[in-house]
Amino acid sequence: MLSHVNRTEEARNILVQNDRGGYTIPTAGLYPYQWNWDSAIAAMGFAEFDIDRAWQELETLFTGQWPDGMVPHILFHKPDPGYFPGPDVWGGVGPIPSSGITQPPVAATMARLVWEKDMQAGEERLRALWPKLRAWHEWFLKWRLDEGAVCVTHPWEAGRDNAPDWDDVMARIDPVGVGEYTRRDTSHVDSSMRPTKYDYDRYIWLVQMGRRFGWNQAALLEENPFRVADPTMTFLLLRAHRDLLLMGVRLGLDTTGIADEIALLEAGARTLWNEDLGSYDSRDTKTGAWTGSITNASYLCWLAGIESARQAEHLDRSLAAVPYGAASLDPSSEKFDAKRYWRGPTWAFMNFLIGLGLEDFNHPLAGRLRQVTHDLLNDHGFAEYFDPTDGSPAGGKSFTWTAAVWLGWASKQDRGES
Ligand code: 9WN
Repeated sequence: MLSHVNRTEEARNILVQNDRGGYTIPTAGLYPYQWNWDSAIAAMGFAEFDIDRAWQELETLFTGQWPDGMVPHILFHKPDPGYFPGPDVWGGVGPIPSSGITQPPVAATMARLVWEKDMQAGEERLRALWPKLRAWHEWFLKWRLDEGAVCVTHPWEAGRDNAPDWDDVMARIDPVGVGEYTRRDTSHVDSSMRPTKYDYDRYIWLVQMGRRFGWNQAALLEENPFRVADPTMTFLLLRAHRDLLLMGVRLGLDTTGIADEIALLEAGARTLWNEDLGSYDSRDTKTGAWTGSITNASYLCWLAGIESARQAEHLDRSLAAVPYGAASLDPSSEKFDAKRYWRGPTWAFMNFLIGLGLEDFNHPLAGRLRQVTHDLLNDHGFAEYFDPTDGSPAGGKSFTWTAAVWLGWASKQDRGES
């Protein structure tokens, strides 16, 4: 087992080694491009030792922003045959080759953390970034709201690819005509830790449909059978919009309309409360059906500024059930699968986001979650995700956002820092 100091050195090295010149890949081999929310979290990690590089990470992400404000979930800066589906499959229509969907907007929240490390050094860079962040948020508000909750149009958009939230919608999709394709992910990682072929057929079918419509949001609003109001997007956009407002006010920028939009998103977040489950949940906007699953996305409510005693009971119970939570799916669920990606494993960056929210509320679970995350990374390293029943590393190794979370959050548990 490595010492704490060595873990910190290792984490910095991971960020430096995954740097491809202005942007960071999540991990070599499995994910050779720039991913949206991974990069935002990477910026937070870089800010611990290189503020300039932290800003650059966010700036590079926005070089891929589409004219309508959308920021793609993958930017294909340089071709790499090691990932499928690549730029030729997606046919993104932005300034550089990209996917055609987005990912949870954590960039404004991470920009605030980077800025607060050194407000003077960051002021001009934040001034330049702020309108771009706003344009992205406005894109969500224009195209993705359902009763004020934010919808995803592809499982990859939520960043929780095979979460049970999408099971019913995916079952309604007949991936007819998807054709032959070769997955690359299972040549890097054991297939028991990845989504199934059943999932992939539907992922690719949805990509092909988006491409057929030239990623036109108005057309896809009509045609896409996948439209789920999701706590990941809703809570993270709500928090990011609060951070955007706060930064805009401090910088003396025009923030007209943002407070009203926050109120709309707050109302939307309330529509995701599943009373029968006693938890925040995903809602299929086509049928109105709940998922009925308690996932780690539901624990993002505090980050969005929403307190919930009943949600806390679930988190408390989930953390007690396994030594290395928070499990991505409630361990008591019949769908719980300790190694399969978003159906059980623990994700350190999700713990970080959940923990930030709990800390805002001085919640008693905050310290416990950070301690568990600290112990997990200290004992088991910087994997993509972890089996919550024994902490064993899963997925990709030397992972950027896991290392960033150690640097900016989990390692501070040892040093007693806030
Ligand atoms: C598809 C990069 C990304 C994360 C997602 C995670 C996984 C991709 C994949 O990896 O998704 O976007 O190919 O499996 O689910 O959250 O951003 O780390």
